[in-house]
Amino acid sequence: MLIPMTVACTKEGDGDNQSDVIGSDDTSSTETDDFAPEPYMDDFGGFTFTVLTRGSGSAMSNDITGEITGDKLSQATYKRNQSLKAKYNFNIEEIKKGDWVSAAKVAGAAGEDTYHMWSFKLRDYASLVLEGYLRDLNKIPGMNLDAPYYDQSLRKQGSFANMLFFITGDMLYMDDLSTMSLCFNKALWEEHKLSDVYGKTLYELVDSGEWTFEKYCTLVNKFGFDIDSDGDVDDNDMLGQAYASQDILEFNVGMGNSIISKDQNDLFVFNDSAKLMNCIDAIFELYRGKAGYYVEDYTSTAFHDNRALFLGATLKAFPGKTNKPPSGIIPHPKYDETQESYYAFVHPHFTNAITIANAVKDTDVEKIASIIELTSYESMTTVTPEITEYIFVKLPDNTDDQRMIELICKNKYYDLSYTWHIDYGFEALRSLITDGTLRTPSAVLNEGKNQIEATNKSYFNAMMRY
Ligand SMILES: [Ca+2]
Ligand SMILES: [Ca+2]
Repeated sequence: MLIPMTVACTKEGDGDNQSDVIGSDDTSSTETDDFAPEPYMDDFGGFTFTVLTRGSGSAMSNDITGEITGDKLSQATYKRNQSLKAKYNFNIEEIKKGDWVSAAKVAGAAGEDTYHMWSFKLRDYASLVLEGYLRDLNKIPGMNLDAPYYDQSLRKQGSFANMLFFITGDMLYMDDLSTMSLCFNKALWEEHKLSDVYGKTLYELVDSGEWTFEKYCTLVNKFGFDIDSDGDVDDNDMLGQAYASQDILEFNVGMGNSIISKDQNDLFVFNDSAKLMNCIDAIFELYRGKAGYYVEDYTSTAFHDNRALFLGATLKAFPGKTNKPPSGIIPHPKYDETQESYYAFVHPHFTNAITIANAVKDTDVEKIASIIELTSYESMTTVTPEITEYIFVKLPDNTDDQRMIELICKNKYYDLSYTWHIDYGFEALRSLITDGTLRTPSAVLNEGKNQIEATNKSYFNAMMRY
């Protein structure tokens, strides 16, 4: 049976190689035939596979068990699990904990295999890996990591010294819903006749490959009006952009940059290219100008009250779904017109991952790996097609937006400094937003540059235990 892989947001890490910084992904298979996993056993005898998740609400956590009365993704998840149970006789159980990392560490330290898989936010894994709580997926028999149901982009970017402790893919959908888009207010666009600026709508600029950061800045800087006349431009005024801290990474990735990349030994390398430094400084110049205002968590009153032109949003939270305000969706801009593709940043705070706890008994490891494989494969035809439906559920009948979403999902990237807690990468930049100083962001990045060797050494030493 051939399964077409043409729906939006389902190609896990199918990136291209047009950038000198963001790496290529070479998954080109469009058929799943060759990847049908051979089950470890025909009958799992009613075995229960347990997944520990953060019980902090559906906004961040991937539904693992699903409900027949839930939304489309929850229903599809439920049906997937029922189908797997009927075929192989195993159960999937989700255990939610408000203090998920502590719960995992307590079980891990006691060597208890209460939770086989720990599915948290990406940023939770660095400390768990460095403290020795997770298994190296590259060493698990029966894991076929080349399969298209694993995210090849995270596979490359989430590994260290050729060890891989967390991955996402079709088994989970939060990575897809956490892909970042740029929303614009259609009413403001019309009212200010912004199609006249470049003789094109935003959709046309994107389609023709002309959607660049320079054009974005020009459009943003047409705003910044102190409408309540208190001398400051803030979320009560008229903004070109309402930005959140992770927008630094959205724009940086959009322009084909990565603060940290990896060398041939899969160790961290600090990228000090002039292009990266220029981009980071340009992003901050815009933030520090009068047309932008910092809003934490993408919750801008200005945007929702028709007073901001641009706002970054996850595909899950795209305001156009409710059409309040009337919003369109486009990718983040390129560096320049010679950049081949648009790139989308995947928000690591909302992305969950597949892992295997170190405390899983050696005799169970292959069984667990097989359950992950079978569930991932089954998800390709049950859950994944529903992701597109879910994103479009309330979307007005707008083929432009649908086409843009497909474009956004084509090249998804993470950020190593954020995922791996390398504090002199994104964290150093983030603190600049709110610390009130006007230090040059590229200089701040350069200050941390010499620490990369020490980080490589300490991460490597910590991982020697594996
Ligand atoms: Ca996924
Ligand atoms: Ca004001």
